[in-house]
Amino acid sequence: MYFRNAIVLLTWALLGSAPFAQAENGSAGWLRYAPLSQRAAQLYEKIPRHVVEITNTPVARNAANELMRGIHSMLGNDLQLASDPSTFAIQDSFVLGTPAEIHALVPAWKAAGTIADEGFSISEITVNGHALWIIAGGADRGELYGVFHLLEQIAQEKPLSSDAESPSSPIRWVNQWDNLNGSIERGYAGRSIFFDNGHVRTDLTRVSDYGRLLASVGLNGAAVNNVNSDLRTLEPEMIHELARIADAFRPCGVRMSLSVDLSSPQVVGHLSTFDPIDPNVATWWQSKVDEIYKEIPDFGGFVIKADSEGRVGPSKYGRTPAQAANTVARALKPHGGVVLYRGFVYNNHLDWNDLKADRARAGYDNFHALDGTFEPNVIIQIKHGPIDFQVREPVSPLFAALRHTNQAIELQVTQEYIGQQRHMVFLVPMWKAVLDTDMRAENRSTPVKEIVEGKSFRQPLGGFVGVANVGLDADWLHHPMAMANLYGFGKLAWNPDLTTDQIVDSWTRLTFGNDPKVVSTIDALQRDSWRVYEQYTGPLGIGTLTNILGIHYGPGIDSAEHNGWGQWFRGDSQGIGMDRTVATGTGYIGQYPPELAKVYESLTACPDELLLFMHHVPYSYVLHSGKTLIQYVYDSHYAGAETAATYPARWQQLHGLIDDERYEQTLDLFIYQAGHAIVWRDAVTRWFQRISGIPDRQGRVGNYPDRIVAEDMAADGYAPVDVTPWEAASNGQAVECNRAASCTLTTKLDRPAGAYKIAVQYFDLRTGASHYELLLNGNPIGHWVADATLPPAVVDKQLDGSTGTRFTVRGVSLKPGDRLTLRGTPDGEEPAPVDYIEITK
Ligand code: GCV
Repeated sequence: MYFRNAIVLLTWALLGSAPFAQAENGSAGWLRYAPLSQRAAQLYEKIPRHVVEITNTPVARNAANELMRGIHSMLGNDLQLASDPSTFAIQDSFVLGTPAEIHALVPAWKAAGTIADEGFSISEITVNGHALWIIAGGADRGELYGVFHLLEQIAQEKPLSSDAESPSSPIRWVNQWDNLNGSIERGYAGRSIFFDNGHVRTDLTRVSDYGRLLASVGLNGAAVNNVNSDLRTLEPEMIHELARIADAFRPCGVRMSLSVDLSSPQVVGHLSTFDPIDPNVATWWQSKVDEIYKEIPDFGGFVIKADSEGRVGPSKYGRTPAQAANTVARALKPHGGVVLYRGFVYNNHLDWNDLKADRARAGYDNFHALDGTFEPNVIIQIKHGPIDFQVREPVSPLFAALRHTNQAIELQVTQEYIGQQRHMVFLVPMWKAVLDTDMRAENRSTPVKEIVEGKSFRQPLGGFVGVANVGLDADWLHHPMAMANLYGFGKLAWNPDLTTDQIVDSWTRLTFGNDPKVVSTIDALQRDSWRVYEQYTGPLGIGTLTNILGIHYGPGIDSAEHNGWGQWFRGDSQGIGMDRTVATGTGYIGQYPPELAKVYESLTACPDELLLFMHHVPYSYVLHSGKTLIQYVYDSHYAGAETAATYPARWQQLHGLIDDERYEQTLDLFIYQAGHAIVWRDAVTRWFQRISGIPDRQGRVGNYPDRIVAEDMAADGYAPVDVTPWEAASNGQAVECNRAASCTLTTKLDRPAGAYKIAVQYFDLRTGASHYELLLNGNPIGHWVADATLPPAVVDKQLDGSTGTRFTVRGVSLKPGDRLTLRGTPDGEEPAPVDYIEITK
């Protein structure tokens, strides 16, 4: 046996296709198909060596290819594709087809029950002494999903058994917010895989690879351009180009869709209006849709963002979202296309002085009265919370309000407000909390997942949409851990009843292998990461306390207040939180069905984690945990940053157990995250201490005995500058070196002799790559370049909560009287800024 495997490995090497020699940059995602150990491979010794594929469509042929590819890669077996289906009678075979096709070929086989169009069943029967492994799909997509399911079992070294599954709902789409120029709105992993320079890319290999990833978790649609849609999208030349993307997706059963702007009839079609009830406008949509289907016969449909954040919409003519959606939907109907009309319609010019104004109300206010007036092929695409993908929000009350309308939930895989793929935040626990929330509509069990599946209100077309924003980075989302979110989104869209543990465990095994230590370490890191991120960013439902007017990354707390965007928390010296009660507040809570509204309306019944979303409370308010609100905020931020600080060491235990490339990349990110969590912790706690005037009982906030702030060190060339927002730096200040040569900061240390960690808190701007050097008594002990780990969205030229970061030198032997010098050498427009140095044991 050893001999056999040695030959297989040698053959792979000689063929230049060693299974994952080049896959460890993360490009294979969870589809690594890594060779199985000899012991595990024995589990699958009996699998057939032949494949019979009956359906013969591009998707079905792809299913057979995928099966051969996966088996070859994991087990080293080269499956033979039978050109004549009847060969099943003379040899053990995999048989792929629809139930009718399989039954015609193998009359002894009968489907255990009805197989839904996109569902599959896997079973084994013996005919003429030959084992037949039947993978039946309701239609060709189901065959492909069945194959991926089988391969996933093998990759996880699970015993194979009969199985049958079908997806929760028909809409299982990703949205990409890609612009035609190749940039991606809220994309954090490189440029678009679809577009460049105003055109569809020439090389669409990554699109085909993306299609495989999507199909492997059962996703069946992709809207490929930004919901803030470029008006060129519907130009005839562009449709022609876009057809190539649809071609690349087709073998994976992923239907391409487009985001469109409602003013297209006017701008692209040169009509005098885009009023949805104008017959010429309807005719224009009809002929545009016909034109699209000529080029893209399996086109999925349109996503529409209207009357939102500067996009025009039906309100311009006094029409409703239903009138707009229906006009477009009627054009798509004959072709089987759908309209996903976004529920994200709100006024971003609210009056801050109006205590009844509330952005959270907008979704329900704009749509609930339209329930039942939409065409059957319209689906309202609703963000999971009523604001905008904050670290914690209640579910949108709109889900329970639309009972005669198809709905899809919009979840955000790209981590816009949640660490931008520079912080590890596994979102499946958050999505589970949302999907499992029982809205108690009609005083009965109506969990969000069942509403969007169409079960609760018997709607046929519901589903799941994930804003994915993968990019050209080799590993798609930049952080090796982030792909768990794309995987998890697909898995939940297929089956929202899966548990977090099931999802994370399979993802880890598929992505990093089955070593028990690897699996338990990564599972544990991922599982808690959302709670940890929430702890050090925005607890108690206050929202992510980021700069909402900037890039939504680092802390920038006051930015949420005193403007029209409505992401308010209304903090003052007495208390904090939005009063959304019916009794005294904005009345938002009244939008929920009565049983849930009762829980949220009551200060005592409202769960702590949503308290500040629902109520305005004094800082001394005692939470269910027994802590005062203010002390909870302090403790939570310290606890979160403390846990983030454990990530690097926990990860280091995996050294040698996974490939070096992903090991190093992840370690760098964890080190960065641990540092940025401190930026977050300090900014938020300082801000709360200043506004409330109540000190931290544990004396940590504003009191940092281990720190030497840069302004207090002896400076040669460095000069103090103010930092905005003030809470993003100690004392609201840092120092900059505004000369071409290096500048230095020096301090005399009086620590007892021993080994220490020396951390330098500095700012990394994208305007240059400054060099830093730490010297002890004139001898270098560390150096680094400020060039790296920030998300691409950080283009800030200023020192703030997004650009603050740290570098740590460990194991430095110090004794009283040592002289510590930090030398910063500016580069480009980056003045080697420094906040403080911290020396700890
Ligand atoms: C694509 C938020 C984001 C925008 C996004 C918008 C939306 O406001 O910050 O970048 O626009 O949501 O979902 O339409």
